[in-house]
Amino acid sequence: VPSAPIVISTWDFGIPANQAAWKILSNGGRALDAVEAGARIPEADLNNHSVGRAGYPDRDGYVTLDACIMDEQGNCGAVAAMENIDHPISVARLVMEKTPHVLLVGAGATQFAIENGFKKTKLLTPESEKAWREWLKEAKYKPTINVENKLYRPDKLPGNKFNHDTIGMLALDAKGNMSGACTTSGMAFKLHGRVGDSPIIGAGLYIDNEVGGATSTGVGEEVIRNVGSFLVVELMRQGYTPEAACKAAVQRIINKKPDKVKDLQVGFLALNKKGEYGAYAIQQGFSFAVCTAQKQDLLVQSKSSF
Ligand code: SD4
Repeated sequence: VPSAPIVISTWDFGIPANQAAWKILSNGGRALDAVEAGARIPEADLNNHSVGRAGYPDRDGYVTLDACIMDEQGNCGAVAAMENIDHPISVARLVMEKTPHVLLVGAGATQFAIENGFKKTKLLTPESEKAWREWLKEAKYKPTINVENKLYRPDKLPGNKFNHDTIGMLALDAKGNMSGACTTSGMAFKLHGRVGDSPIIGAGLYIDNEVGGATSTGVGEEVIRNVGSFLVVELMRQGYTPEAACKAAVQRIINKKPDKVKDLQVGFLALNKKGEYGAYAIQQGFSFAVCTAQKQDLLVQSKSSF
């Protein structure tokens, strides 16, 4: 069992994110600072079309971002459907630290960010615009399984270029405190105004410093319906291992939609207070990155139901 500090993240692009978080954790820094610094890496990565700048737009061509953050005291902050600001995770942290609120959305979130020194930034890149225009030819909304990795490493995993995803990060610092972050551009070509699970506390992310934390990736609607990350943490509270808790939450989704799950991907990732981690997904192909003192670039394939 790896001990603290430890940071884990969804998908292959979690490796560089973890390494940024590790710089903070390995110097005795706070988990909250680590997950914010880590989440900013894919947000700024123009090769990542599922998070931050260069994320794929919605049906109408707008890039709208969702993010949330939660600390060891249960403080949390989030932004949803925010446009023109390139680091939603840092805005979410400011919502947490500077306002009496938890969640700001849309134009109000952008206004708050600008008032706090963020620059208005064009998020749609020529490449993402091109993908959107290609999508418009058929304009069929169909989430693609494991598209996060297909988009991040198209050379290694050729496949459907459309749709996209999220980074969820969980960190336990040397003091034994846990924080988490989740940031995304949401499902590609969603309806304008659609918000997924990623900025919803309890759905896309949940932290309870007495128990552990969980985060999710995949089709957010299914995660919201089942309050997925909260469910995983509550199962760990009952004594489930991280992997068993993630598996039970996945099973809950499957049980409610047995006919639909063949075309659906949802993955959960969890970390408990002892530094034990685990994941589970509906479909094969969900990977997660683990970073500890022993190894900073471990990539693990999650077990899955199918
Ligand atoms: C969402 N779950 O918007 C998020 C994004 C995603 O893996 O695709 N996550 O539904």
